[in-house]
Amino acid sequence: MLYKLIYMFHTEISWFNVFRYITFRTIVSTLFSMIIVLLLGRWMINKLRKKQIGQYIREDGPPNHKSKEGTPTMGGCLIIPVILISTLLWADFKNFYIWILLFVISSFGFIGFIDDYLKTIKKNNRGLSIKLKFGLQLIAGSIAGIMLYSYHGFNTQLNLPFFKMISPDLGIFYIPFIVFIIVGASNAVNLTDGLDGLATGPSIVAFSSYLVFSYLAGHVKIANYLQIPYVAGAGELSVICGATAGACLGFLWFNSYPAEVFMGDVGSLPLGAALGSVAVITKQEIVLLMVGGIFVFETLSVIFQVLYFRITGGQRIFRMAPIHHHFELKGWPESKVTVRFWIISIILALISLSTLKLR
Ligand code: 57M
Repeated sequence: MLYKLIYMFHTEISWFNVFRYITFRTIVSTLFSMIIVLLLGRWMINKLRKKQIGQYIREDGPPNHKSKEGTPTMGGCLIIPVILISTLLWADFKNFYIWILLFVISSFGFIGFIDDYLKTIKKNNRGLSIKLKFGLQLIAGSIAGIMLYSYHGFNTQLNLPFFKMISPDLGIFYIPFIVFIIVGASNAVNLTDGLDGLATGPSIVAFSSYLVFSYLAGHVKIANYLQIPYVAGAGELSVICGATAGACLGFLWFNSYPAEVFMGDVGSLPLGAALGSVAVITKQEIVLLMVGGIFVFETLSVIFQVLYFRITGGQRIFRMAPIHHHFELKGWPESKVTVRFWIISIILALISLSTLKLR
């Protein structure tokens, strides 16, 4: 919105012409979000402390987590509004996909907020019941799925990296597919958020990668040259990816080991859902398995652990799932697990970006 206002004066101040460009607005939204989170972070932590919004630590977790008892949580209450405001200021609000993202981020943020509110403020350790939480996620994901499917010209073909000749059309089944990606990504980021900076780092990497994918998918010439699906209007998503990566970068300042604040479900659920939505809109849904490889890896570790436990009647593959706890219990220092997972996420993102040339 703000950029439209600034741009109106470009005839008087020719420099303002740059606000026309997605690239420039992406840089501005990234820096804007990062700076605001950096500036307000300390104030937010003090506020959370004052209101005694501290993390409860489960008894059955790794022993080193006990010292984290009372760490301020619900830092997502800062990240999410900053992303929304930055997007409203610097993105084109006439763009349909921007509104889908704003809806997804606010609705999943709201679900996470209610859960955190019950756990930390109402001191009800269970929060929302799993069924209700999952049900609400399905409803929000379905609304996004139906809106996207009904949008004129929305492409329901799957785009497979490396196999450009194969692109199956899912038709109406694309709606449950969208729901699966959005809800799955949301829960995967949530599961990963169990060590200082562990969800924040790979989120920065994933949103930075999708910033590039969005820009390329929305540029007809580049999309044709790279033989990736052209999605008119998807370029504008670079602005929201930048805003998200920037907000996470600012948050990492406080969330890095030893964390002064956790993001809570109010942060992790919308971050994952936004990532899934951008992947679907840019038609880079399958690549998400690699760009968000750490999130997938963490989720698979839980699925395998639970299945193995049931099949064998009580045995475990990992010392504890999600897998970051396994490495902790093996004796790796927490920050080593986190930084190694960041390294893997950067490598996976680079491989994913290289698929652009290899199809
Ligand atoms: C969220 N939340 C953290 C913080 C954060 C099915 C099962 C695998 C579910 C899973 C689960 O509940 N996952 C969801 C994980 C929690 O962090 C809070 O939650 C928010 C994210 N939703 O923002 O507010 C704890 O994580 C630590 N933390 C940090 N630094 C951070 O920056 O150290 C978080 C952020 C915090 C803090 O200790 O309290 C969490 O882990 O609860 N459940 C589990 O992960 C549990 N695993 C388990 O039961 N495994 C079983 C089976 C079911 C697979 C097994 O292996 O046999 C473990 N989690 C905990 N203790 N805390 C095990 C025991």
